[in-house]
Amino acid sequence: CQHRSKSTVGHQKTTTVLGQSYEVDPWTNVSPAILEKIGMNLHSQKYHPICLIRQRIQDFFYKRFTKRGNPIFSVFDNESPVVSLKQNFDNLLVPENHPSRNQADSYYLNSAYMLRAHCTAHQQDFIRAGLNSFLIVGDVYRRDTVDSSHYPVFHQLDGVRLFDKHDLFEERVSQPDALQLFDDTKHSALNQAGHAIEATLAVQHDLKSTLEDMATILFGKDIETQWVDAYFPFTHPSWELEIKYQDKWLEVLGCGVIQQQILNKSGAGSKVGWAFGMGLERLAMKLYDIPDIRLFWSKDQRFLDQFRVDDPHSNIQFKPFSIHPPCDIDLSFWIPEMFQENDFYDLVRSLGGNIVEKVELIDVYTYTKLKRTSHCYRITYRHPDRVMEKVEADAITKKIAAEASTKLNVKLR
Ligand code: FA5
Ligand code: MG
Repeated sequence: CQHRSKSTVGHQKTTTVLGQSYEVDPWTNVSPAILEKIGMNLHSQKYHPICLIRQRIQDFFYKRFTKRGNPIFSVFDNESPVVSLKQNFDNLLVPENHPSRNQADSYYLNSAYMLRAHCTAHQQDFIRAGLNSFLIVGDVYRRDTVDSSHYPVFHQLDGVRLFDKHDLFEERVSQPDALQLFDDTKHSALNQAGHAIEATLAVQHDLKSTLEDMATILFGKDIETQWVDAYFPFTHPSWELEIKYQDKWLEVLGCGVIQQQILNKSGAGSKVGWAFGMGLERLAMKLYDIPDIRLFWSKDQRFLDQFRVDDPHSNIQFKPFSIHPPCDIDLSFWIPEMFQENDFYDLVRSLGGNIVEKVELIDVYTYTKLKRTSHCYRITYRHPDRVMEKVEADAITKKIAAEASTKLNVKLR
């Protein structure tokens, strides 16, 4: 995939992010459109809906978990989004061949540093520092499809809670000393090898009831939720929580019992714990009735003014302002052998910015005689502030087509 580094950084030898330089190498695949988002910190911008919902969730944790009247959760919201591959993957037991390590799925500054793909990248550092209960809030970056609930930059809030035997059993049973965190139970769908069943079930119960109560407090008692079994390399067992949004199930978070191997490596081997990571945009879309994830990046006062409230617990229902009609343009090309769809999505986003509402692969055609495959993409343009003229959409599509043929080696049809 040599084209990628050339396409994004030209002949420059370094990329600068938050005042630090990173040497460009064949792994580099960050695009200027993505670099521009770094430092915007919507989660800390007063009156921004991402900041409002983050304050609500933070308050929930402050109130729920206290010791002698003081909150026990610490909140970290200022960690740099540039992390090492070790932080994002190795520390979390992500296997060497896991698809998330692919250049097509994450943004790399070079072969050693990347833009975090989840806030879980900081988990081990804080456990190692001796913390038992903490939240991490931040912007995360993924090369993903673009639609109304997916965006390549979004915000996550991660949580971790560790328990020693006393913490875990004291409120739950009359004789906590009779119970164990660890025994010789074998690995199963229910537990990790070495986790006593009563311990893993108690952790699971604390985790799920905390997150269910959070959903009820945010959305009211009529909120429909469901738990789905999931897999993460860093937890077992693992689940995802889905909520009903516009008549469909929308996944809002992943969670589970922390792999003991991670705690053992981080000086917390005598404890057990849970962890979760949630997507703030998706929760905010439900809470405020925001129909499209791209609106969070809007600078339109008609959007921002609706969230100017001093009390983050105020009830807000977003009222859509006039939206202008979209303009669809189809683009077809023959793809080269090593083609990655995400490279094309990225290129469209770099050149089209927020005017691109959606990019969809609408047709795949293989011409068997010549062993060639063609893709047809429909690009939907919509201008936030005015009608999108067809000539304007055509001009951007032309640029996209030209870059796709030089940088991605596609042959236009
Ligand atoms: C994770 O990122 C795990 N780190 C979560 C976790 C933490 C599990 C700790 C266990 C323990 P996942 O890739 O499913 O998992 O993302 C978590 C949430 O981020 C999703 O449920 C969703 O709400 C949100 N999300 C994921 N991709 C996008 C996207 N492209 N745009 C907006 N939100 C997204
Ligand atoms: Mg998921």
